[in-house]
Amino acid sequence: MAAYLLSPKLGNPSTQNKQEDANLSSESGAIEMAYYKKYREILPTLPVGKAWMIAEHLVQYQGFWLSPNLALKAVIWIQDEFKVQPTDIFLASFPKTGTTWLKALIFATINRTHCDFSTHPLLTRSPHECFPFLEAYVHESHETISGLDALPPPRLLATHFPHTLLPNSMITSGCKFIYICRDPKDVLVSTWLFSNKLRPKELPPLSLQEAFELFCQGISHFGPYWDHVLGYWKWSLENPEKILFLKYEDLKKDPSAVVKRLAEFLGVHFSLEEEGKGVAQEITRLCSFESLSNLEVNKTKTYKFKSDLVLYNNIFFRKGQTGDSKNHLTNEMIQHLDKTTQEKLAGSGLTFVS
Ligand code: PAP
Repeated sequence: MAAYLLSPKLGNPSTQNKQEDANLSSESGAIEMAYYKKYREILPTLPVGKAWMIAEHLVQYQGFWLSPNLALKAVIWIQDEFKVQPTDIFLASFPKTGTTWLKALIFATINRTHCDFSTHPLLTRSPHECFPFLEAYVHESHETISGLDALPPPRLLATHFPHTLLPNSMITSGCKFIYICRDPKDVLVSTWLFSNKLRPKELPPLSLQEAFELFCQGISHFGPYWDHVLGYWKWSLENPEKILFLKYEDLKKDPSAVVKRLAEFLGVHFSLEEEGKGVAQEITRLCSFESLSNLEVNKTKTYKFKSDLVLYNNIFFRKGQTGDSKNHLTNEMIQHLDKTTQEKLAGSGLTFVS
């Protein structure tokens, strides 16, 4: 399977922006102008770093590295225009830490009373379709916004944005957050392999050495990784009723126990009858790597994340294991990453045991 990327909007932001300017200056685009104008003003002022995949380069915005055309535009829209609802449930994550898996688990847990396992939506729809990214709704047209408004409560919305980039309304509203993180060595390897599948053919593949150096410098999509994790970790310590902090490695060890914690946190705990029937275990089985990755929808179908970004669902399923990084990284890379992680997380109480 060569084609993971069906419809990219590659490359040159200036050409792209000309088209967007035309769209946004139309009558129907009038209300988009405020956030878009700010985006156009900010973009040229930002530091630039090397991109890993679709974008030409990354830009550093409020301490984090973002793709200019997708993520920067989205965060400005979210900060200025997104209207949170107190019933919203957000899944926040750094890319490649278990987002797809947790989307499926949360969706199945929340909807368990009205979804039969034999005809479950996750059997025919990808986790990303069932649990969309908030940034996919960036205000490009009236349709995208009304789509967001039309989602029934509780809205399930995912985001890769770090805690400090979220608007105050999302921090203070009654909405809930679930965050997932993963051993940075596995995150690096998963991101590197994913990025090379999405790199435009005219560019050479990103070498592991280069990916390693960029990751260590914090220059990767939504990086620095350690700042991303620490922001949500500290927030979860201060507000345990607002944000549940999870690790991919704990999910791998005992997924049913994590599903039960999730349900408690979201106020939809498993009843004694459900315990007796093993409903949490059923959810875990449905959402396992083996189950999801072998479904036709996730093997051969695509999902349109945005009007200009269509991906094959199979790109989100590779190995689904802990510790695969040792099959790729050198001993020096492993030691350096472990040391960096220890230093960055020192005193926080958070550790990754590998
Ligand atoms: P995203 O941020 O781009 O949405 P995300 O889902 O967070 O990606 O991460 C993908 C990783 O989760 C892949 O890891 P790997 O490269 O180390 O294999 C993918 O295989 C893994 N993954 C996807 N679904 C599952 C699942 N059901 N169980 C365990 N791991 C999974």
